[in-house]
Amino acid sequence: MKSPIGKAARIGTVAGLAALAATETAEAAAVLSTSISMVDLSTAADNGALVLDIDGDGTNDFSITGEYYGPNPALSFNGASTSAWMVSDGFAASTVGEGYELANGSLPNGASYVSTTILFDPFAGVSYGEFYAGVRFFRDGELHFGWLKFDMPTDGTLNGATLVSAGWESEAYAPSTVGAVPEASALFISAVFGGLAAGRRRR
Ligand SMILES: [Ca+2]
Repeated sequence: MKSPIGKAARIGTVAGLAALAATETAEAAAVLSTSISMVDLSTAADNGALVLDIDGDGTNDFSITGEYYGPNPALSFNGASTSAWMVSDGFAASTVGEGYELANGSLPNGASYVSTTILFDPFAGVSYGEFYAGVRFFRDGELHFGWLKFDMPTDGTLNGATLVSAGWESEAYAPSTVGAVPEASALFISAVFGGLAAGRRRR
């Protein structure tokens, strides 16, 4: 999927990746906040791992690398170095439905939190397209839950592979509603500071 932001990310390699850091919204209970959207993951394949700071606190939480697993496009995920996890069946990512209340004690059947995995199991007939992946990570020593929304192409390549959006629950240890978007006021604050920090990412 082409987008102005994806184009910007391709032009600015390291700078573009650095600009992915999310900006923080005002701290308030149960507000999901992120400014990550429409990141071109084929860029990550060309330039090494995409480093993701999901909560914008200056500490990177995940790295994601686009690659081919056999003939199939895949994304390898790693949160091991920063104590971050993705919901997985132990090998591939377990997709999480929109609206799912993700927490430590609330996971899809057969799933657990892992810090390293391949996102797709090309031998299990996984249909590509848009899907949510659940995550958890530490922020100031406390556990937070969140989600990443991906769009993987169906043509057997990484071209158009996109991190569509991301969100996280600002209240530590509270369940994260997968796919929930920030409240309007939080979106406004995020947009203002996002514009100051990295004008090139503005639509
Ligand atoms: Ca972080």
